[in-house]
Amino acid sequence: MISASAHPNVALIKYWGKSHDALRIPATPSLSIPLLAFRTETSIEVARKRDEVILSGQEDKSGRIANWLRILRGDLGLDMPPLTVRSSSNFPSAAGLASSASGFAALTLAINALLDLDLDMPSLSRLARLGSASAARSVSTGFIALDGRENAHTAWSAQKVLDYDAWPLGVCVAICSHTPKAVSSAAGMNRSRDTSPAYNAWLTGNRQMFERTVNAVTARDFEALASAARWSFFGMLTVMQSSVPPLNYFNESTCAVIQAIKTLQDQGVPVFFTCDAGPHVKCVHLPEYAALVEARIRAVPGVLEAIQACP
Ligand code: 2P0
Repeated sequence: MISASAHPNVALIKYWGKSHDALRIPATPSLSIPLLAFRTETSIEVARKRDEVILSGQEDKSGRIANWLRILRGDLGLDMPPLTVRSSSNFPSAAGLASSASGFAALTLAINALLDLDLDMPSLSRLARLGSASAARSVSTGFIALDGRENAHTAWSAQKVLDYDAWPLGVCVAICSHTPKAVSSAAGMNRSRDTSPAYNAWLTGNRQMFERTVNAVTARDFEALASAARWSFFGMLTVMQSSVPPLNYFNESTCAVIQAIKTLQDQGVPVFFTCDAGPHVKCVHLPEYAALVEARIRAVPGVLEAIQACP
């Protein structure tokens, strides 16, 4: 039996929209940091007859992982026996905390070890991307960029822009619900691509912000990072809200946390917020403000937990 683990990540420059559905090729580049306090552990062993996938102790009925294993064996020609996969996370799944990212990344790392593939990071990230595009950013830690210029599988892989230790930003996560989301990210982003009048402007603007963010991270410029992340978040939100029918992943507590962070910003605290396809708010700050940011989030009515995700 082989075990591997991976962390989910939070995108500061967002991926929202695909240019190729089956190959999960993103329509824009993205850039993330890891949520180190959150972890998915995955073990695999050779099965007798067929693949078996057990997530948090329950058989996976979605078929998503089994389908990905078929792609690895079929399209990519990996010579892989039937597997029993067991996976569990120390955070809520399917509620916007990127459990598919850490799940597919951990499974990719385990398969790499089981089959002795000895793949490098770009190759690992390409395999993980075929399961979930954000998983491409979870096969390593640090400031991770997922970029590609052509609409081709081999063109899209992750690269490390900077080690996390070189700029250990804090991330406090406000958990605002334990309810699974009603519309999956995959369905939501396809709806945005197919119906939002803001979609094309989003693609162009997000790429520009990505380029700026790579420079901001390299220069460790918090203000520039915050500014680009703000654009990317509100750009994605505009596209979600202008989709038909509109996509809403937030609740009242989400909005209350955002208000609390805006108040901190007005007081000069170096912090910014970002959200994904779920109600939780990720508040990114310089490390020395961890206690202050956490205390303010904890005091917001409706917040279920405030977790420092980057110790
Ligand atoms: C991101 N999200 O960049 C963006 C921001 C949600 C909002 O990646 O269809 O689960 O499996 O590739 O990776 C969530 O989408 O979607 C996501 P698929 P995924 O983190």
